[in-house]
Amino acid sequence: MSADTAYEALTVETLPERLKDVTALTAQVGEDPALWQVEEVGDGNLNLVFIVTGPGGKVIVKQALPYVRLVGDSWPLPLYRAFYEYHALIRQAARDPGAVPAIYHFDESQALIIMEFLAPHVILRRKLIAGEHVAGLAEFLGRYCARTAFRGSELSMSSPDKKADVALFAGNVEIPAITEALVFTDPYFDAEMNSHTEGLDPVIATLRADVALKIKAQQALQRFVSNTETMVHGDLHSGSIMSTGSDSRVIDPEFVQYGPLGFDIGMLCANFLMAYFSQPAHRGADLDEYQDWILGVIADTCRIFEAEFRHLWATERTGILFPAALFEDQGHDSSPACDAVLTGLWRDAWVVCGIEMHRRCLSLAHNADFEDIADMSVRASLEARNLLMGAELIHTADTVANAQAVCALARDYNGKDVL
Ligand code: SR1
Ligand code: MG
Repeated sequence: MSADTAYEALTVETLPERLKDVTALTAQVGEDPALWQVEEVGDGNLNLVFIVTGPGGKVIVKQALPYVRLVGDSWPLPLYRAFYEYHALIRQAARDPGAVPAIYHFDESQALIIMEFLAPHVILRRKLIAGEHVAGLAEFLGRYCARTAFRGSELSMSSPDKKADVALFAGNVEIPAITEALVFTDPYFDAEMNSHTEGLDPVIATLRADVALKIKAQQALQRFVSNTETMVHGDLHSGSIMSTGSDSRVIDPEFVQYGPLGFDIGMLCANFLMAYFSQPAHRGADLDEYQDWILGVIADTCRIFEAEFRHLWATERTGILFPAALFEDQGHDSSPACDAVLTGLWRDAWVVCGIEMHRRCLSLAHNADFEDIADMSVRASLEARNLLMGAELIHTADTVANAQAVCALARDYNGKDVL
């Protein structure tokens, strides 16, 4: 395909002929397209995802569709999201080498990225529902979140580079707009695309009558849209992580934007908390052990995040913020300044965490942790614990001591019959 070929969605049938001249692809799978097998495996809400297998190996071909796959062509969505995903992947690979799949090829006009086929990785959410452990998960995620947060900010970047990047990613308008509506706003009123599990109405009525809660959620939205502290993945849930029993990678950063330092880790913790609350429906005798493991992952991820952030503060603080000229060069310890930055970061993170716990049960695009529970009364009672804990986190985010306190709160709600 030449660079000016008009966009056309690939199919299993057309892919070999259309991509046979892409050398970055043939180098991986082999040159004869007649020998390729093509499978479409996209199970996300937005895109086409193909596995192409040839004599030389396998690759992933990901192509954006001009609409939201989950909803259909009644909801158009710009193809340019592939451009931002590609640029996000390049930056994530530089800021945390090895954390994302290798990128072989990008075709802007076809909104198409060809990347490493991860094997035997599977989507982390599926592992959490199946009760599987992933060694090194907290270390990987804590470091990834800290490195991308720190190295994408003016704590590290030069001011001209940061401003250029903010300007570049500011063009990603409609995709973050989904988050602005679905995550921050729709859960708190009867929005058109909302749905929820039968039986939850009393809990939802309580949340939606809570004006202070809505103010906190909208203040978090205000920070999300106007605070360009760092480049965020923007959709860091357990469906955006692929793992084996001992290796993990982050995928799918098409919701990238410059946003608050605490956004990604907050959303991530919410998805582990939802995995935790859903476990009574998925486990048997191993329930307690597995729930303990999930809470351990949350606590360790946050602990490692903070240790890595402090390490980068001490060793890579090369940007305009909190310069050594103001602190170390004056004989002043800068760690109280780092404490202050982290205090604001965690406040933002815990509010986002609570909001994400709400949106996955109340607006469009629920998560399989709860959706796979066939018994509606069981699902509703587990979601109710999650919703009420989310509200408490939003209200108390300023005073949450640390991730261990969040885990203790989760244990409390897990033992309550709130419905
Ligand atoms: C209409 S898109 C809904 C959700 O799918 C994506 O994966 C994001 O999580 C988004 O919020
Ligand atoms: Mg995604």
